[in-house]
Amino acid sequence: MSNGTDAHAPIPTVTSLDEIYDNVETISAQSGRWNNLIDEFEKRFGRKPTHIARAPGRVNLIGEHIDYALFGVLPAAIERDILIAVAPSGTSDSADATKSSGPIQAQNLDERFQPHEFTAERHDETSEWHLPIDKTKLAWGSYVKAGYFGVLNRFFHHTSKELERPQGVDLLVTGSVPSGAGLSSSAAMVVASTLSFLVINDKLHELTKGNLVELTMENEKRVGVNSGGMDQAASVISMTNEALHVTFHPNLHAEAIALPKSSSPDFNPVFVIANSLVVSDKVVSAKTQYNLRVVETLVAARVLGRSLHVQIGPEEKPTLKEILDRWLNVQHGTVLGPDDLKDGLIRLIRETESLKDTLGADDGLTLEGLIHASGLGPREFRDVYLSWIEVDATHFKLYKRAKHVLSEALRVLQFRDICIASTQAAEGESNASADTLERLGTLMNESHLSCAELFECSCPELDELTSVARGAGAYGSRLTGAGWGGCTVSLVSETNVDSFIQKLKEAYTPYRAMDDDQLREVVFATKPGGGACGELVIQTQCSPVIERLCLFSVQARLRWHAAGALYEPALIVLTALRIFVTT
Ligand code: NG1
Repeated sequence: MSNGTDAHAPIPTVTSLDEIYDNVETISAQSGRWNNLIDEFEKRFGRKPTHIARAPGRVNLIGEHIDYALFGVLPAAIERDILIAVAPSGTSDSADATKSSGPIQAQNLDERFQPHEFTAERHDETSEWHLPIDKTKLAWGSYVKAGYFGVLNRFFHHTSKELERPQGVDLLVTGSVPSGAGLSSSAAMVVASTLSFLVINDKLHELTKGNLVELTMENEKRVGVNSGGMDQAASVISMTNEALHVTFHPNLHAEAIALPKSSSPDFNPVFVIANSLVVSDKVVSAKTQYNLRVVETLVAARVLGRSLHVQIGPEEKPTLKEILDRWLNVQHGTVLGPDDLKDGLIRLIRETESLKDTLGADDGLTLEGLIHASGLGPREFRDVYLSWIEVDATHFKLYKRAKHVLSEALRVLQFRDICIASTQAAEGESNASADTLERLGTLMNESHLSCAELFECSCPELDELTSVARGAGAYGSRLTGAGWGGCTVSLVSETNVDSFIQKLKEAYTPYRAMDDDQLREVVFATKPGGGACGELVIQTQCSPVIERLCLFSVQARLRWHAAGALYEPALIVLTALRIFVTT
C-alpha cells in the first residue's frame, strides 16, 4: 500500500449498525438480517456469536481487466455484503494439538450450501500448514478455507508457543451479493472469512488495512484465480457515496472520488446494476478465460516492450504498466501523475497500432508464434509464463488484449477527470449537467464495446442487456466485473430510475415473468447519498428488532467504559467498510 495514512490505519471495529449504514431506511432493512443471523447462530451452535465480520461486494464503474496489468480502476462498494457470525470453539486437548488446528465448523444460512467441517494439519510445529483446496470446482467452503489458510501461515507459522495454537471456530455465513455476477462475492467472502479468523485468534490489531488487502489478495489466489486486487481493495477501503480510484503501481493506493451530483433529479446520476442471470464461474473457466487473459496481457507486455527496446530480464514478466513506465523512463518507485500517464497511454496505443502484426493482429498467435515473438527459448518461455498458471488456447490475441487494456486505462483517467471537474466547477458542491452524464455515459459505452470486441469477455446476454439499457434511457451501460456473464452497470438520471427499470423488465426476456420482489433482487440502484444517522434517531425511530441491536451495542459500550481497557466478550461488528482513505 502507499505510504499515506490509509495504508497504516488499523482495521476498524464498530459496535452498532449506524456506524455501517448511513440512513434509517437501510438500517431498518438490514437489522432483521443481522438479528436473524445471531438467532440462527445460537440455535445451531448453542451460544451467541462473539463477533460478526462484514465485507461488502463492489461494482466496478469503469476499468475492466486492467488491475492485473497494474493500471488504476474505479470501483465503489455496494450495500450488498457477506456477513459471518463467529465464536471460538477452543483448541483440541489431544496430543496432536500442535499438528492440527482447532476444528472449523462452517455453515451457511442458504440451504443450497452444504456445511463444511475441516481442520488444518502440519507435520510439526515449525512446518507449513496444510489445508487442501479443490481448485477444479466451485465450493463456498473453499473461500472460507482460503481465508483460514492465509491467517494460519501468516500468524501460526514457525511457532512453538503453547498459546499460539489456532482456535477452533464455529461460523455461520449469510450473503446478499449474488455469486458469479461480477459484484465480487468471492472477494467479499474471502475478506469476511479472513477477518473472522483474525479476530477470533486475536490478531486483528496486528494488521493495517493495507496488510489486509494484501493478505486477502494472496488468500483469494489459493482458490485458483490470479485476481488483480481491485475487489479486495474496494471491499476493504471504501467510503459510503464515493467511488475509489485504486492504483496498484508502484504501490497500492486508493483515492476517494466524489461522484457527480445535481440538485435537479433530471441530472442527478444513479448507477443501476442489472444481473444478466448468466452465471459465470471464474474458477471453473479460468484456464480458457480469466487466467488466459492474464497470460495474454503479460506476454503482450513483453512483446510490446521488446519492440520498443525496453530492457526486460529473461526471467521477468513485467505488466503493461511496468513496460509503459520503463518506456517513459519513470524512475523506479516514482508515481507517474495522471496527466503524464494519459499522454504516455495515448503514445503507447499508437505504437500498439503500428505493431499490430507483430502482436498477432486480430486472429492472434499460435503458441509457437508467441514464443518466437517473446524472444525467449521454449523452455524459458514456459518457465516464466506458463509454469505457474494453467491456460488452454490455440491462439493468443496479444494485439486485441493490449489495445483494450491501454484504452480502458485511459478511459478510467478520463472518467476520474470528469468527476473531479464536476465537483471543482461548483466549488465543492458538484453540479452535474446533461453534458457531464453524457460524457460519463459515452466512456461506459466505449468500455463495453472494448470488453466485447477486443477483450472478448462479454456474452450475448450482456450485449443485449446493455443495448436494452441504452434504449431505455441510460446515458451509458457496460458489463461490470470479469464478464462472460454476471451484471451490467448503467448510468441513469434519478428521474428516470423507475421507468428505466420497468423498461428493462419489459424488454429483457428473462425478467418478463418476474414479480416485483424477484425483479428487485436482480435489478437495483446503488444507494444515493444520505446523511449519517445518529444513535438517538435510530433508537427512537426503529422497530423492536433494531432496538435490540442498538441497545446491545450501547450496553457493550457501557461495559467498555466500566471495565476500562478490558472488553468483555460482547458483540463487536467488524467491518471492512467506512475506512478513511487519503484524497
Ligand atoms: P469479479 O469476477 O467481478 O469478482 C474479477 C477480478 C478483478 C478484476 C475483474 C475484471 C477476482 C477476485 N476479481 O472480478 O480483480 O480483474 O475480474 O476487471 O478475480
